[in-house]
Amino acid sequence: MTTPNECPSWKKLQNHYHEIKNLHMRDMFASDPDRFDKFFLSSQDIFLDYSKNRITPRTMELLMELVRETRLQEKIQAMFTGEKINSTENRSVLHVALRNPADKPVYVQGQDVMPEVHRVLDKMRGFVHQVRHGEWTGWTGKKVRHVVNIGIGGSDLGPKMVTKALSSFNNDGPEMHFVSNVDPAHLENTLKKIDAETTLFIIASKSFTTQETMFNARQARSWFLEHAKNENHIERHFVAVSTNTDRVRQFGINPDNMFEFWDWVGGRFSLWSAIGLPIALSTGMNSFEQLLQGAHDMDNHFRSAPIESNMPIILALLSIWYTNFFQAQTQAVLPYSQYLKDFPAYLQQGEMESNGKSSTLDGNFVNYATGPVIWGEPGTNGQHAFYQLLHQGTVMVPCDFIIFARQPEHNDRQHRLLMANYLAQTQALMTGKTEEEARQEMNAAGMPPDKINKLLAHKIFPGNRPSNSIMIPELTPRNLGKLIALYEHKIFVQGAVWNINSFDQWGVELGKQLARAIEPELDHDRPVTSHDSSTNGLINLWKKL
Ligand code: G6Q
Repeated sequence: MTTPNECPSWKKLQNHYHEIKNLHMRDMFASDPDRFDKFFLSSQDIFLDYSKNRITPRTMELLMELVRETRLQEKIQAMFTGEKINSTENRSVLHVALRNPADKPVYVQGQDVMPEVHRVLDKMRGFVHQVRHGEWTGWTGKKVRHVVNIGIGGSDLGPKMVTKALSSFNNDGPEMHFVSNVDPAHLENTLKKIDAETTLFIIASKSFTTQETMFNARQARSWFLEHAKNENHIERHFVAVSTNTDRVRQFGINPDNMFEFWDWVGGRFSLWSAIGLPIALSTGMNSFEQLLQGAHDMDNHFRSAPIESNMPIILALLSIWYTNFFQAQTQAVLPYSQYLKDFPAYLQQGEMESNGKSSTLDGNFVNYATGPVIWGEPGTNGQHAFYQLLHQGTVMVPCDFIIFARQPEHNDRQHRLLMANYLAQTQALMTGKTEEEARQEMNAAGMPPDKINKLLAHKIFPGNRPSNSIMIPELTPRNLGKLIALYEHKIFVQGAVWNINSFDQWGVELGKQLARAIEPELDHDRPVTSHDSSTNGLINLWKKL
C-alpha cells in the first residue's frame, strides 16, 4: 500500500508549499474577486466556504492528485461494501449500514445485515413509544421521568452530544443524565437529582466488560435496590445496549431488555446504533430516524460526489495540507451554537482516537505527521478565552467555524449578534491588522506618538490564519446527522491518505493494563517499590495522605 510521502504529488506539494507559504490571503482576495465562488461548496443543505485558507487553485489540484494516488476511491468502496478494513481487529467498518434504508442490502461476510439493523430499530421504536407515552412504567406504576445512561467513550460522547444538541426537540420526554467517569462523584451527584421510582438506567457498553461502566452500573443497581427492595423490579428500570448477550444476562438484565449492535460498529461511530437509545428516548424515534436520514444523505454525497466537490474530502485535504506541509499540530472546532457545546469533545475522540496513530496499515512506522490535536469551545465564549492565541500567538491553528443561519425559537437580535461575531472572527483571522492600519487607528483616536510607538507591536495582527466557515440553515435532527457524518468521513479520508487504521485504538490499552497492576497495590498499607521512582513515590505519598 502507498504511503502518501511516496506519491509524486507529495514532492510537488512540498515544492508548492515553499512557493506559496509567504502569500497573504489578503492579497489573494484582493487579486481575485471570485475567490469565494471558487472555494465554496454546498451539498445537502450544508454550506462550506473554504476560501479563507492558504491555498490557490494549484494547491487543490495537487491535493486531488494525492487523493488519486493514494487510491481513496477504492478505500471508500471497501468500507461501504463491508471489507474488513479494520485489519488489526479483523473487522468491517459499517456504521454507514446503520443509516441505510432497509431495502438496500449491505453484506458482511455474505450476509445482508439490514434485516437485523431494522429489527433493532423496530424494537427501539416500540420501547421509545412505551416510555414516552407512559405505557412503560416503574415498579410503582409511575411514568419514567429520568433516564441515566451509564457508559464511557463511544458509549457516552456521541449520545450525550446529540441529546444536548437536540434538547429543544425533547417535547415532554424524560430528563436525560449521562454518567461516565469512574470518579464516584459523577454517579453520586446524578443520583441526588433523580428518584428511583421514575428512573430508567441504560447500561451502554459494546463489550459489557469496561471497568468504569460495570462499576458504575453495579453501584446504580445497589442504589436502586436500596429503594425498590426487590430484585424483580430491576426489569422495569434497567435496560442494556451491547453486543454481549451473555454478559448482559450475567449482570442480571433480561436479554429481552437488551438492544443489540454488532462488532462492525466501532464505539466512536456507534451513536447511530442502539447506543443512540438516549437520543431516541429524549427526542422521540422520528427525530432519531431523521438523524439517521441526514447521515445517509451525507453518505450518498461522500460516495458519489466527484472529489472536487466532495465536502468530506475537501475538509480532509485542507487538514492534511496544514498538518503535513505547514506542520500545524492542532486544529480548532468552534461551533457558534450553544446546542453544539459538546461537539468539540465528541470530535476530539472521533479524530484523535481514529487518527492519532504512528504505524501504517502495513505495520511500519510513519515518517510523516498524522492526526492533529483537536480542541474547541463554542463561540462566543472562546473569544473571551483563547482566541487571543488564535489571533496573535506564535502558532497557526486552522479553525472550523460552524453556525446555524436561523434559530427560529430565539431572539433575532441576539442571533444577529452571534452571527456578526462568527463572521468577524474569520475575517479578522484572515485579514489581520497591518502596522500601517494600527498606527492610523491610534492616530485617529488622538493618541500621542510616544504612546503609539509603545503600543504598536501589540496592536498588529499578522492575519493569514486559515479557517473554514460551515453554515447550515437550521439545527434539525436531519441537518445534525449530515454534519456529524461529514466529519466522520473527513476522518476516514485523512486516515486513508495517511495509510493508517482509523478504526482501532490500541493506544488506550497500556494505561488500562498498568491500572490493573496498580489497583491491588493500593489495597494495603505497605510501601510499594515495584515501579519507577516517580510512580512508587506517588503511590506511597497517596498512602500517607
Ligand atoms: C471507541 C472506543 C472506546 C469505547 C469505550 C467503551 O471507539 O472503542 O471509546 O467506546 O472504551 O467501550 P464499551 O462500549 O465496550 O464499554
